[in-house]
Amino acid sequence: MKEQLQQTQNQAESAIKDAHSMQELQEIRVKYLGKKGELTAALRGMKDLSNEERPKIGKIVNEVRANIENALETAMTEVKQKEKNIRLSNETIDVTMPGKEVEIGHKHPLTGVLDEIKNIFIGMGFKIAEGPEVETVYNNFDALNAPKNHPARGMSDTFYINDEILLRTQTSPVQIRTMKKAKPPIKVISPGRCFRYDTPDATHSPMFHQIEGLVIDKNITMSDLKGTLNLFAKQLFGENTKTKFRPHHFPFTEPSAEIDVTCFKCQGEGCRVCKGSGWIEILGAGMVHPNVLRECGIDPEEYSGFAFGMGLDRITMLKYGVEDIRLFFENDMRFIEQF
Ligand code: 2U9
Repeated sequence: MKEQLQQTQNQAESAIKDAHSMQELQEIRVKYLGKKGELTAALRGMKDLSNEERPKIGKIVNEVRANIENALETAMTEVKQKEKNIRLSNETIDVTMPGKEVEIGHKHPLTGVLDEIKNIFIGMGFKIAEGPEVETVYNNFDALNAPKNHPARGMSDTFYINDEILLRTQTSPVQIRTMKKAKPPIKVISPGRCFRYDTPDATHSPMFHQIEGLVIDKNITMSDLKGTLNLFAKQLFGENTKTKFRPHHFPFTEPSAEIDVTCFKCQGEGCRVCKGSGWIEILGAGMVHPNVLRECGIDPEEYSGFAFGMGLDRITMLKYGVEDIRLFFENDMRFIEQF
C-alpha cells in the first residue's frame, strides 16, 4: 500500500511537470484528488487494514495529498504567470511605431465642380432649390409648354413609371414647383440628377446631372440673362473668358439661346478640347415663355424672367479632360484618386 501511494505521488508530480495549461492541471487535480480520484480510491482500501496499520497509512495518504496539492498550486501559479506574460506581450503597444495612415477621402469631381458653380450663383444672390427625382408628366412636360407630340415625351427618351409618373429628364420641375409655391421675386438654381433613356457611351449616361437656374421679377430682360451668364462664365472659366449667344429654340423659353464660351484650354485659339473652333457650348438659356408663367399663376404682363440649364457632367469632363462620362459612376479608385 505504501509503495502504491508513493507511486501515485510520483505519477501525479510527473504529470504536473508535463502540464502547460490550467485546463491540464485541473484535469490532474480531478484525476488524483477528485471524488473518483486515485487517492480517494486508496482511502476506500483502508477499511481492510488492521487497527495498527490504518493510522500509519492514513498519515501517508494525507502527506501524499498535501504534496500533490502543493505541486499543483506551484504549477498553477507558474502557468498563470506565463499566460499573463503572453497576454501582456500580445497586448503590448509600441508607442514608437508610426501611426496607421488613415486615408482621408475627398470630394468626387462632380461634387467639387457643383460646389464651385453653386458658390458662384449664391454669390449672385441665388438660393438653392431641390425637388423629387420621380416627377409628374405635368411638371416635367405639360407645365413647361412642351407640345403633346414633343419627341422628348417619347418612351424612347424618357423613363416612365406609368402614364402620369416618370423620372425627371431635367430639373425644370423644381422651378415649376417653386413658382407655384413662392411669389416673385424668385432667384433659384436647382442642381440634381436627371434621367434619360440613353444608351450609355462616352458622352451619354441614362443618369446625369443638371444645374438649372430661374430668375422671375418685374422688368427682367435679356440683358439681365446675358449679364448673369457672362459673369458666371468668367467666374467659372477665368476672367478673360468671352461668351457667345446663338439663337436657339426651347419650348419653355422664348427667345432662347445656346451659349458658348471661349475655350479655357486655348483661350479661343483652337485646340483639341474645342475641336479647333475656339468655342465650347456649355449651356442653354432663354426668357421664360409666357405660357409657363401663366401655368404657374404668374401674370406675364406684370412679371418676366429668364432661365438657363447646364450639364454638370459635361462641364466637369471639359474642365478635367475626362473622355468618358461613365468613369464618374464606376467608382474605380484609380480614376477617383486623380482629383
Ligand atoms: C422653367 C422655365 C424654363 C431651363 C433651360 C436650357 C435652356 C438648356 C440643357 C443644357 C444641357 C439641358 O443638361 S442639358 O442637356 N438645358 O439648354 N434649360 S433653358 O429653362 C427653364 C426651366 C424651368 C420653369
